[in-house]
Amino acid sequence: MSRNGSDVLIDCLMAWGVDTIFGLPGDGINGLMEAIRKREGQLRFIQVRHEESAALMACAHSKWTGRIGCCLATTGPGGIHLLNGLYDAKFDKASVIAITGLPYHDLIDTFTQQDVDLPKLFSDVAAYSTRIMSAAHVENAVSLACRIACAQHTVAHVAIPTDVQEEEVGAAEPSMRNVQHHVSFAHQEGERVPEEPELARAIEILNRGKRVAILAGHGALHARDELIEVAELLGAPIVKALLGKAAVPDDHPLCIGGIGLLGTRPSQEAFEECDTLLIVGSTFPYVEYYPKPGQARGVQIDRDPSRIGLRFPVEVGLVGDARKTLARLAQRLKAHADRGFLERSQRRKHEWQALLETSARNAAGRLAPGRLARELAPRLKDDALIAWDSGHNTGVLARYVPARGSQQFAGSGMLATMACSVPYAIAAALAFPGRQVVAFTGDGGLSMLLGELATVVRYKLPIKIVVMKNNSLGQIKWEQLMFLGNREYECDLTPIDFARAAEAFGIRAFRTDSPDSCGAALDSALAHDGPALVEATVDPHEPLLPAKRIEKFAQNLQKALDQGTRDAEEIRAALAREPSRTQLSGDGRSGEQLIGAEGTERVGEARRSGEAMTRPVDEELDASLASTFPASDPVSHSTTEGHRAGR
Ligand SMILES: Cc1ncc(C[n+]2csc(CCOP(=O)(O)OP(=O)(O)O)c2C)c(N)n1
Ligand SMILES: [Mg+2]
Repeated sequence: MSRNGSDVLIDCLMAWGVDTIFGLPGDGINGLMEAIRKREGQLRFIQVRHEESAALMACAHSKWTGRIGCCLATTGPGGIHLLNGLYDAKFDKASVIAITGLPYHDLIDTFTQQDVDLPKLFSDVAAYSTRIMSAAHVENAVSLACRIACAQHTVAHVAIPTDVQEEEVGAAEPSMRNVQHHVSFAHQEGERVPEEPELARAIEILNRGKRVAILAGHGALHARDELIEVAELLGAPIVKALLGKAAVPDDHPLCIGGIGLLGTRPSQEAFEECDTLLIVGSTFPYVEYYPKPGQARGVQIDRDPSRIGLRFPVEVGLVGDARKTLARLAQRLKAHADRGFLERSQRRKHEWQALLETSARNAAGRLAPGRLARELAPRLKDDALIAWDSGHNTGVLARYVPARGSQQFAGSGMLATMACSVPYAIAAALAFPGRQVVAFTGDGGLSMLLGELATVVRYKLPIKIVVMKNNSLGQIKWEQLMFLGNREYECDLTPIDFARAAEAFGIRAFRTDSPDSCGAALDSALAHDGPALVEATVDPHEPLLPAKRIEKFAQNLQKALDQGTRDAEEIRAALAREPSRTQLSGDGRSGEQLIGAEGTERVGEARRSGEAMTRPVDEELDASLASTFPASDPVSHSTTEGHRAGR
């Protein structure tokens, strides 16, 4: 049977383990589509409504499964649409191979139709980006592209002209040095371990530490047992970057939650007080949340040597696989007898959890975002796959939905792109049929790639979409107020009736806008035997504040409120409620000054009505540390985008 360039390309992808291709047909890839069609049963093509989703799904496929993801788009606009999802993969080190079409080989760069130089365009996002020259070139180029994507955990791109897709293999004369089939599909992942001198230095530093904290990220996801063993030996609380949320369950006694704007107070305080930091597979980007320079000695484990010392000036870099490296450390670390630091963190964790719990429970009237997430958390299965989006909703999910059992969480980390959650959920449902899959999204993010609801229906994927509807680009609104002290500007969104929209796509929809109806809406959606959406209209005035007061933020908020930003009075009232009230009170300080007289009155009301007013402040310790980390110590914040969610 004759084979053409497309056949070779698709076979090559399959030899590298590709079983699903996310894409959208176009005249520049019809040859490839035919090769895929001929392999039905062995290979799955998932038709999307926007190529950006295809790239996000390929990225998510790699994140959920640990294997290579693949996306396909046509010449010109199709390829351009892939870019955002490919950057997501590049930034979070997911293995993705992107295939695009090109015009006829002898018309390239002649301003012919859709003549976009995709290999050049992709040269930044892809570690390898090439143009196929003939059918005889396909095997070499595609195999190398897949090898690079897998070995370097990154993006590779191959563009193939329309006519080369159709070119018969026999008709393409290979050059004399191109001996056909001299390629290997052997996939070898080297799990490096650090050298002895580095291990010895790391052990010396960690053994000496009196207050060791651990930061776990994406690279620690497969190393739960080893991480716990090392933390146990060191008496070290485990703090998690969002990408490492599932590394250790939140109810584990050694785990004290997330870090950053969406993190927990015990985590922040552990970083403020530790004398040693062990970073495991994380390049959590917000350096202002790390221990101060000179405060703590550092050891970092990362499989990528170029990431050592990227965020924190560590003394020792252990280049290697986290699981193996931690196991080696565990063999030689001495058990720290002093558990004081850990126990303090654990006490604070309970206080923090009590604050969130009571705040969510007591919230009356409108549905607080935290309440929505709190209602969702216990309804999730122990092995659920949960996709986050980008926005205020991400912080709400991060704080109020604890990781449990073998749950997996994924979303766009370093790129933090909106609209990722539904494509991620689609990829999860395809890779793991039978498991519960939930996308938790904002209304802005959902509307960006709303067309993918059709994809959900097309493939009968029983995913559940929970949309936190605040009719606002909420995160940006709070940034304008809190980071810059400006009034909200152009963050309001024209409301969409998502429930009706979902029904129009063929998805069952449920609504809630109150604490009382929230649980029932979630129950109905989760129990539905098919795709379902919950439109949860939340109180848009509830902010997402850092776990601890940041003086500059508090002052900026005050300024924005004084300027009369939209709904200033409602916002003041929300700030007077828990948990905002406690979060705005600094070490031994009260938030009443910021909240103002009106807010104080509301606090009084809340007190009378029994609303939670706990202050999870370890008063004694805070007093002793006040001189080292005064509440008025301003953190410098230069840009808004750079300081969004702590990921
Ligand atoms: C593609 C993209 N555009 C813009 C941003 C900047 N951004 C971050 S969060 C956010 C608001 C998201 O709004 P929504 O999805 O409604 O979530 P909310 O913050 O209201 O929960 C924006 C505009 C981004 N991260 N990604
Ligand atoms: Mg919103």
